[in-house]
Formats: sequence, C-alpha cells, structure tokens
Amino acid sequence: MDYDQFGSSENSSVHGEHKIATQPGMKRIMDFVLYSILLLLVLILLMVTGIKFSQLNKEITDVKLHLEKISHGGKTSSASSDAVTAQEVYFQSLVPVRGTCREGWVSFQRSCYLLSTTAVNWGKAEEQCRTHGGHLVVLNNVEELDYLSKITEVRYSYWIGLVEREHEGHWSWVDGTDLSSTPTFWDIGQPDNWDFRENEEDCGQLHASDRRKRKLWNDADCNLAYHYICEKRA
Ligand SMILES: [Ca+2]
Ligand SMILES: [Ca+2]
Ligand SMILES: [Ca+2]
Repeated sequence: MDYDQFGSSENSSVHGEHKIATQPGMKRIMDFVLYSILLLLVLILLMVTGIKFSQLNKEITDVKLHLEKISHGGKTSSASSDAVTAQEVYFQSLVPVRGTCREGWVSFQRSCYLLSTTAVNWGKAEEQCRTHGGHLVVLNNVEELDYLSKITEVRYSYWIGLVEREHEGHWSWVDGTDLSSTPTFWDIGQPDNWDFRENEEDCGQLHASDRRKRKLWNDADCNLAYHYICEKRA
C-alpha cells in the first residue's frame, strides 16, 4: 500500500516534472498531428468535391448532347431522318400463300411472285421471268417491298427489275414503269457503281443483311449470279 502510495506519489511528481519539461514539445507534436489530420481531411474533401464536380460536368455535357440531338433531329431535313428510319424497319418472317397463283408462285395484292431457288446473272434472271410471262419484280410501293422483305431469305441478295441501261445514273424499271412514280429505297451509300470490278454496277438488287429488316436496294455487277424475284399479274 505504502509502496504503492510512495510509488504513485513519486511517480506523479516525476511525471509532473517530466510533463512540465516536455509540454511545449508534446504540444507542438500534437498540434502538428492535428494540423496534419485537418489538412488531410481538407484534401479528401477537395478530392471528393472535385470528383463530384467532374461527374456533374460530364452529366451536364451528356444532357447537352442529348438536347442537341433532339433539337437537331427535329430541325434537320425530314429526308435524312426518313432515310434513317427506312434503314431500320425490322420484320418477322412471313409464310407466303399461293392464293390464285400457279404452283411455286405466291400471291400479294394483285401480283404473283416467284422466288428463285437458283442464282443466275441479271440478264438470265429477266429471261427466266419472261418465259413465265412476267418480269423481274418492279417495286411499286413500300408495302410490296416490305412483303418481299418478309418472305425472302435474309442472307440472299435478289435481282429486281431495276437497270441502268442508257448511261450512268439513268435507272429504269424493266417493265417501263416510270421510276419517278415509285419510291426509292437505296441502301446507305448506294448506288455506288463500285468500280473495283471491271463491269461496274448497272443492275439493281435487294441487298442481303444479317437480320430480317426492310431489304434495301444495291447496284451490283450484272454478270454476277444472284437469286431473283419474278412478278406477274395475278
Ligand atoms: Ca410490283
Ligand atoms: Ca452503274
Ligand atoms: Ca453497289
């Protein structure tokens, strides 16, 4: 007990002396530590605020871009937005019906159609259609194009009755239908008269695609073999 008391009293006195001797140094250290912690906290706060600000800035930029897109889409010529929608019309496949058409042909509106099972060049394809009393298909309206887009093979291109006979840029329908009386559905970047091939591209076809969508037009080399679609009056 005494020992404890003595010890504690001596201890406290020694401690007291020690305290007096080291207090300014300790205080400085404590102050330093406190300031460091405070500085660290301020730094963390600044960093967090900075990150938040940059996030906010990015969001504002995104919103701006989005708004620009909306107003741009609303303001620009309807032709370009129509062109975009024309590319992006997707379909489910449709099982065609024969109707009043002869065997092997299918019926839509007032026409019968034959989808070839073989691939030949454009001239041969038109010849085949003529022997059946028809022509390569003439696309009179979007409904006809969309019907054919639903019943054809997605991955095949098909010759149609579109041909560039007289000179470059002068397209016509094979049955004499006025081209200006029918809507046009060229695929993006077509007709490009791709001159990689010797013969250039003077015959029209419905373009293959990787999924079922509206089949758009492409100009291709007439000498190449593709499937084809014949049309004749029902
Ligand atoms: Ca037609
Ligand atoms: Ca051409
Ligand atoms: Ca082409």
